[in-house]
Amino acid sequence: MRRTGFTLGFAALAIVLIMMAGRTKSFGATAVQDKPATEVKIDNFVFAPNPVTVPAGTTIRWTNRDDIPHNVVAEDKSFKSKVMDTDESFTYTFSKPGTYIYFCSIHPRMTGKVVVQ
Ligand SMILES: [Cu+2]
Repeated sequence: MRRTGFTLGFAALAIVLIMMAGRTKSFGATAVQDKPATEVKIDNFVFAPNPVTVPAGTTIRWTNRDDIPHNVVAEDKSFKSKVMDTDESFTYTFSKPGTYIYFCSIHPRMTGKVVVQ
């Protein structure tokens, strides 16, 4: 009797775990449907690649690979990141075609260009 109760409890737990696994899987599938971000890395005071040409609707992800902080600020102020420490990222989605000049406000000689088509 006690053994049956234990088995039922275990079966119930297994079902719950399977349901949770299924839910996690569907979250994963949703993430995969999103268009992957175009990566721009910041390394040795340089944005690379630069310039970047992308179709409208593209998300760009800047990641700071330097060991000093940087940020990303649009010249037209359409986007502005916080100061990123090493390995931190900032993403921005470009919905309108145009040419976007950006720079690092901490080191203004660091500039980059995104061309959205
Ligand atoms: Cu900088």
